[in-house]
Amino acid sequence: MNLPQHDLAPPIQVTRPSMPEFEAYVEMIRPLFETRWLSNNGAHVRALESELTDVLGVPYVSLLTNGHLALETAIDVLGLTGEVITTPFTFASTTHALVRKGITPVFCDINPIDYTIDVTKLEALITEKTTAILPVHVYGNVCHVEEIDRIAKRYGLKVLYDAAHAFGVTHDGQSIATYGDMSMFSFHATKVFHTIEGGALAYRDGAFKTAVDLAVNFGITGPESVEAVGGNAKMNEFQAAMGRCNLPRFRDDVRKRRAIVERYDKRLKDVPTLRLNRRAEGTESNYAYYPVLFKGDRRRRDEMMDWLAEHGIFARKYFYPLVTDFACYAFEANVPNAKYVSDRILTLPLYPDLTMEMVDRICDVIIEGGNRP
Ligand code: T4K
Repeated sequence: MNLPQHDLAPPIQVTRPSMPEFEAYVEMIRPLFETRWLSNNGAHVRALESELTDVLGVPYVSLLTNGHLALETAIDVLGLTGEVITTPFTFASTTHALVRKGITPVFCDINPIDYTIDVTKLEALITEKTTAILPVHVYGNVCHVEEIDRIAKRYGLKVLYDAAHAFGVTHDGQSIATYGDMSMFSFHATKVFHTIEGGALAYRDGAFKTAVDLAVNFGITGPESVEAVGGNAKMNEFQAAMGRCNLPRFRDDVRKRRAIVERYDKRLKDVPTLRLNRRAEGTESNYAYYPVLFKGDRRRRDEMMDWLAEHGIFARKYFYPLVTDFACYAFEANVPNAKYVSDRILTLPLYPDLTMEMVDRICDVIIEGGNRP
């Protein structure tokens, strides 16, 4: 196949943030230049928290400066100690949050179908020191939430979901945020819904609200009163304003993402060397990522990534290396499925502005690259 236009086309990154109209954002931040109330639980933060409780279907949503600090805050608020069972197939943040809080991560393998934590291997990892399970709805694929809930109840464990990828996802008609004790969402610029940087904790138990508030703002309870050793993880007004501009556009963005995913599926489903992401029955996805697994030798994935880059297409190895192989860690873990997937997975460009022509171009390059000797 002849692909001469590739050299001329602008590069395609794995993602590109969705942006509101410039004027809409300016209108949203204009009052801040009058009020000069820029942070510390301002009006936009309070309004966005309220708007998000509706979207996420939980009574409590607390906004934080980013998803990572939201995870660390949740670990504190839930009182996690000792060991926490988690997945190695995730972004660095999930494990770093545990380790930075003095907790030993215990790695459970993933299932090879949807890449979430393998619930059949969870119980064998529980010890007297286990206080919680920290699963990840990776790519927005829903963890086996009912089974995780059953195991947690049986052993008296807390469940904290890393839902960084899963904003707006529903399972059996129920918001993903309603599972477990708490869910953390990332609102980083690269996410389906973003506040530039940002994150949230969603939870049903009002008892956590005060503890989150204290943790996020230095434990301050009044002008002359500090009741807890909190830190600073406050979202500012410019972040929240961006969120308030983006939120009404979120459903439309998901529709655009779905159309792109359907096009990818159609073009790539019969490529014998590829295994596409499977979205579970009963799940309404947010189409956050488009991972493809290259079967066979792991070099196939690396060569394809280079081939795509030669054509100006920058896919990413989310998530390689596995957390357990990070230079800063020396964890022993029996996680063969995670290793297999991490060595072969590539996430293709996916964002609302990606045109069908670009998707076709990416697919053409992949198919041509796969046919090379
Ligand atoms: N848990 C999980 C499972 C996560 O995936 C993450 C974050 C977290 C926890 C922590 O949440 P946050 O604290 O971040 O809220 C990116 C994101 O920075 C990170 O938020 C995300 N996961 C991770 C999966 O992806 P990098 O190191 O890949 O980012 P970077 O700078 O290479 O950007 C990726 C692509 O996005 C670039 O090729 C171009 C594009 N981009 C990026 C930015 C920042 C833009 O076009 N504009 C931009 O402003 O981590």
